[in-house]
Amino acid sequence: MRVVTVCTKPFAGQKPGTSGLRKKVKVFSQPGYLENFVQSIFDNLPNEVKGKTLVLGGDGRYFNDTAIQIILRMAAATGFGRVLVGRGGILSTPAASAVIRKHAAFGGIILSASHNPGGPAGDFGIKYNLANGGPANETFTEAVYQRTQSINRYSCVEAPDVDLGALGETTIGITTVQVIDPVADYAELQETLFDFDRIAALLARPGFRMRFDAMHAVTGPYAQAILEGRLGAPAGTVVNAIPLPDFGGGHPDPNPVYAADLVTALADPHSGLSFGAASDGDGDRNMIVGRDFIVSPSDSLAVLAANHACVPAYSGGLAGVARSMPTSCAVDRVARSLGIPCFETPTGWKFFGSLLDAGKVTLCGEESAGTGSNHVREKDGLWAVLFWLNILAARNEPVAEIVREHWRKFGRNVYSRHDYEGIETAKADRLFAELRGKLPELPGAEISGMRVEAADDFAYTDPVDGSRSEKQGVRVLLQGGSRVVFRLSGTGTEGATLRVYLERYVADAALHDVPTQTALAPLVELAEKIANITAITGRNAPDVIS
Ligand code: VG1
Ligand code: CO
Repeated sequence: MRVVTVCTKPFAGQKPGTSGLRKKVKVFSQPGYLENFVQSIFDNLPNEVKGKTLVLGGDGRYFNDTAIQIILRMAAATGFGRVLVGRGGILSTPAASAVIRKHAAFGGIILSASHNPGGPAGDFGIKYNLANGGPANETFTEAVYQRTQSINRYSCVEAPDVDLGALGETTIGITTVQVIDPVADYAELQETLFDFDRIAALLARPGFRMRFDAMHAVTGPYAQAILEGRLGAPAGTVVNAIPLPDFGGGHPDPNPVYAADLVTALADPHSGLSFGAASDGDGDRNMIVGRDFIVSPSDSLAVLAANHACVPAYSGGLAGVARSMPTSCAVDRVARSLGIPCFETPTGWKFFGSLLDAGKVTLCGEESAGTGSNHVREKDGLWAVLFWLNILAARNEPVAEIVREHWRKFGRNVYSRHDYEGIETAKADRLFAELRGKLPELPGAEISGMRVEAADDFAYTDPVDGSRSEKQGVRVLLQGGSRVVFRLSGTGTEGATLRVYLERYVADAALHDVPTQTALAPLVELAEKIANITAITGRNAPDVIS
């Protein structure tokens, strides 16, 4: 075997504090760019990786296959014993987590920019997951970042491309490359969690029809194998099922804007559909839609927690639940009634991983439609869909009725997120600087007819390892359990994305059917007064409302 060491230069890579690297494809395809990041990961792994297993796969977007061949040659130079790579280079994010855990791998590399658009003009991404199957912690990502600032060489083994199209083993140098079925381990795991017989019976009922929109992203093969294969849903239940390098030109973010077709189909009484679901680029997030009824992701987490007893894997009870700070407080109310702890973490799954590893929580979720449990260490889109199907099969009620009944019992946390995309970074920075400057004077103030009870910049101390994360979003807490939260996205690649999270608690069931945006209008006005969004950014309205 011939190992080639290439001289290289330090590069501007990931932002410190983020769990991976997301950039335009044209940035990633510069000579040495991907290699520098991968070598910076490998340089931070201990010597014991020699002989150990690495898991490798991605969401199938443009550049996925090129990147996989490069990483295989570099993994061989690093001395991994075995690399498990999904057929066709495919592994959804939750499936990669499941494969890492099942095969006791040393870690895994996941190639995805999730919901960001794909294609030659789109985005690419890469992140490293640890042996627990979850995203690397901040200590590790900080070390990788530091390495990218001083790297001066990378190594690879000279070898031809591996055929990723067929299952089987080949070798590169001393490393065995094993092409695995990307779905099998994942599907087997789901089958241990849910009542597949009961779900299959639901799917066979004449009055029940579902549609799963894979948005030409990674979940197509998973949904087909599980829903149509193992559970017997009719062929065609999964639409847009073939993963495409550019996601068919779409934007695989499962929200009412980008998955409008699904929402329209479920709103059409002639479609005969009773349940709809969609997933994002890398399969870790989900959207749940009932007949003419979109389930807010924050409500979805609360409903899953409240109905955990319907699902075999969770029927013994939940250790606790966790939500990200901007996620609505609906799940907090469920936790209180169950007498279990509820943790509030910063945005991003790595914070849940620590709680899951310590056995402190069983379910967790985010307002961005990511939910998951202790079965893997990533959020899991199809898992949430199966959870909902299991609840529907057990309760035999429509989606909307289940959610409405939940509101009657717990009250409704009316919720929406308003995104302002592609703002100039300088303007976004100014908005936050001014907003932070105002925080001390907000408590006690009356704005738009509401009294501010508290205002702060969210900081979090991990209860397991004591690590501290600061500046995780500005929250303004109002009387009666309402909130407005301001945050900048950490996943965009163009300018800055401002996210404004609006939440209003409505106990009175007579008011539960007031349209969401109407109920939140006073909070929008308050957000504008506090943050001067229009004056600073020049934007009159959000680009995406979810
Ligand atoms: C967004 C979501 C966040 C999620 C993250 C990764 O981050 O808001 O809840 O964890 O995407 O999801 P941000 O920083 O843009 O708000 V995924 O599907 O890209 O793994
Ligand atoms: Co995702």
